[in-house]
Amino acid sequence: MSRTRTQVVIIGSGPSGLLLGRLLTKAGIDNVILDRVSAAYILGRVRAGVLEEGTVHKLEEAGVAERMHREGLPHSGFDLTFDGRRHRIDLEHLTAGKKVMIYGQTEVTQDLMDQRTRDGASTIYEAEDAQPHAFDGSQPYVTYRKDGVTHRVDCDFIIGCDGYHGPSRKAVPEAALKTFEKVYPFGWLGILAEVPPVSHELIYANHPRGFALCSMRTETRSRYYVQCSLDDKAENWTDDMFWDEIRRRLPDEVAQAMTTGPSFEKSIAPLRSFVVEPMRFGKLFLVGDAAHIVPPTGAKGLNLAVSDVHYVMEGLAGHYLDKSDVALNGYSERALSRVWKAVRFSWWMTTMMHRFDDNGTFGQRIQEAELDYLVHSEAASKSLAENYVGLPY
Ligand code: RFL
Ligand code: PHB
Repeated sequence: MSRTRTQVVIIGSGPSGLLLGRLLTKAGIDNVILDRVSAAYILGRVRAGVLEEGTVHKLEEAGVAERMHREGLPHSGFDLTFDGRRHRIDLEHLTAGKKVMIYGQTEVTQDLMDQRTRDGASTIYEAEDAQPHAFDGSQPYVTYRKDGVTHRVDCDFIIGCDGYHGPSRKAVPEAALKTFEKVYPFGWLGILAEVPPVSHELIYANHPRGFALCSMRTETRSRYYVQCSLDDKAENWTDDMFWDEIRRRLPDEVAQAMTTGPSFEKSIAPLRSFVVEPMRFGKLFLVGDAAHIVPPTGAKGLNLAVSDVHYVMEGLAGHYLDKSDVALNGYSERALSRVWKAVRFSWWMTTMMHRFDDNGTFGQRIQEAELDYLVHSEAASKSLAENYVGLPY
């Protein structure tokens, strides 16, 4: 067994692990990142597309925002459609000047990986069986296997950025955890296609046949979703079936304007809300999807991972640079306070926008009444906008 030492071990090289790694390196704090899969595999995952202003600022602080500002698309609003009508939510007006940025998670991850290479910081890909140990004491360490050799890395702190299925949360004794979960009775079927987006801003559609979302990655690449049943399979959907279904769920003027074409990615994601409390166990801290999952309707998953990174980084900077553990000790409480508000918002958007078979035509009318109220009440629109652009850290 090989044995090395660093200050912070980060398990998981998704956006949260990479961003934290970058902020630590920038602050002169030694860190190692481990991931189960390869960099190419991580970059092949198609996920989030909407960045809150707070996320944009964090990427600026990390010094990895140059390409995002060059290639990303700042959006000052989005559309809601229901009952054959289309309404714009003017984020910029409703929030006194805030916007969101359209820039894919794949690109954020690529920029962070490139920076890590420039930093000469250590990432171990294809690390098998990564496992946190002794985090309830003062000498935690992580073990993993690589190419048949077992490695041990001693450290001061272990940060679990290893997503919903990772080993960090699972290493905590069950009695020390409280979990909260809601599984929704449907999924999202998403495609990527090299066609111009139907509109220059996003469109969220409520329709009796089910939810639909028109999003994008660039001015020539569209990301579209339709609500689907949980037992559906992506391979059962031809491109033509997808285009026909999404057009049925949109007002005629939008459906007619849509450019269709072959998809080059098609997958189904289940929808779930999940939170674990607390987010810290001794020297082990959970960050991002390792601690919470939201349904994608509010575009919050990646943004929450970034706000967790902000709080844990304040804690680690306090510990190493200011010799104070006040922020570190407050991590779980501060992060959870923001997490629960985003979980609430994502649940609410999901409930308002999707077809729930059990609620019938009564449920559909209630949704339409809520949407009608939402788009015509300045107070309600402001609340939606303030949450969508992201609550303050
Ligand atoms: P990630 O991105 O899941 O990264 C976790 C990393 O941990 C690694 N890992 C391990 N490493 C070492 N040893 C092990 N045993 C490990 N097990 C796992 C994984 O390989 C991975 O590299 O978590 P992070 O960094 O917290 O980032 C969170 C975001 O990725 C996530 O919140 C969003 O992508 C959620 N999400 C979406 N959010 C949106 O806002 N809009 C979307 O359209 C959207 N689509 C999605 C999504 C999440 C999905 N998941 C998790 C299945 C679509 C999908 C399919
Ligand atoms: C996306 O572009 O993938 C996307 C956009 C907004 C959401 C969810 C996903 O709410």
